Amino acid sequence: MTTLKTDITELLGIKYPIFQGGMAWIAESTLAGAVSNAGGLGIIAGGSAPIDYLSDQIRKCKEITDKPFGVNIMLMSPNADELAKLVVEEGVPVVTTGAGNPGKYMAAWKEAGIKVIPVVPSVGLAKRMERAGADAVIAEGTESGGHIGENTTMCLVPQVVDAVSIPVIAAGGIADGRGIAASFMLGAKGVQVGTRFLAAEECQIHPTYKKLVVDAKDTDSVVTGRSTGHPCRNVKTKFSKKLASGEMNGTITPDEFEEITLGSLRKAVQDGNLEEGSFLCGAIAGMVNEVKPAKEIVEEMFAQAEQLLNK
Ligand code: TUI
Repeated sequence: MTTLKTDITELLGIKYPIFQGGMAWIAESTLAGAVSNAGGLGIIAGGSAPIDYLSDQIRKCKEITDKPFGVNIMLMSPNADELAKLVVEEGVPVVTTGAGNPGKYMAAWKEAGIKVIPVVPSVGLAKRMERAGADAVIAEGTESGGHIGENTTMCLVPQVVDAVSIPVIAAGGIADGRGIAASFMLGAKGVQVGTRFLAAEECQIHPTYKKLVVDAKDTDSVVTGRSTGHPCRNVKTKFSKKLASGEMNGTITPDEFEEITLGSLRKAVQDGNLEEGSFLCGAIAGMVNEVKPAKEIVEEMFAQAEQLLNK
C-alpha cells in the first residue's frame, strides 16, 4: 500500500501531501523553496508584505525550485487586493488564503488556472468555499500558531470532510508522522505544518525565535488578542503573558492591545525582541526539539506516517 499518493499530490503534482504554512513575516522564498524541493508544497507568506517584496520573493523561489509552490494571502492585509492581482501576473500555481473569505477573488484566480485552497475554521465556510470553486480546503484547528479559530483539529477535520466533496487538508498540531497518520484517519488528504518548519535550517527567523520554539514545552503556548476578536497563539514570554492577563483583567483595553502589538510580529521575526515581540507558534511547539533541514523534516515525518499507516 502506498499512503503517499492522495488527491492532493495528484491535484498539485507534488511528492508528499504536506504544505508548509504561509506564516506571516516568516514564510519566505528560502524556506518555501526548500520545502518544495523536498517534495512538499512550500508557501510564501503574502500577508503584511509590500508588493515589491512579494514579487521579489516569488522570483527568488522560482530560482530555488522548479517544483510547484504557493503564496498565502492573508485577507486582513490592507494590500490584499494588490496581492490577489500579483499572484495572477506572476503565474503562481497555488494560492492559499487565511483570516477571511476570499470569495471576491475566486473567479479571477480560477480563470488564471490557479489552484485555490482557502484556510477554513468552520464547516460553514468550507461549504461556501466549495460552492465558490475552491480546489480543496485547509481545515485549521485552534492548536495552530498565529490567528486561530475556536474548534480543534480533531473535531473540525472530520466534520469538514463529511460536509464537502473536495479534498481536505488538516492543520493545527501536526509535527510528526503520528499527526499525519491521525489526519489521514480523520479523512484528510494532506496536512499543513507550520511550527515544525520554524525549526527548519532554512527558516530565516531570528535565532532567539528558533530557540524559543525548540526549548518550548507542552504548556508554553498562550493565546492573546481574544479581546480584539483576533486571537493569536504565541510562545509564552513575559510580554505575551502580560498581554493575556491584561486583556483578561481589563487593564489592557482592545485599543491599547492593538497599539502595543503593532509591529510586534516583525520585532520577533527580525529582531528576536523578547520585550516587544510576538513569537507566534502552535501548541505542538513542545514536540519540536531539533533544528534540521526541511528535506529531513519532511522525509522523517512521512517515513513514520507510512510505517504507522501500513501496520
Ligand atoms: O491566518 C492565519 N494565521 C495567521 S494570520 C497572521 S497575521 C495577523 N496579525 C494580526 C492579527 C491577525 C493576524 C498570523 N497568523 N491562519 C488561517 C486562519 N484563517 N485562521 C483563522 C482563519 C479564518 C478566520 C475567519 C478564516 C476565515 C474566516 O472567515 C470569516 C468569514 O469571513 O467568514
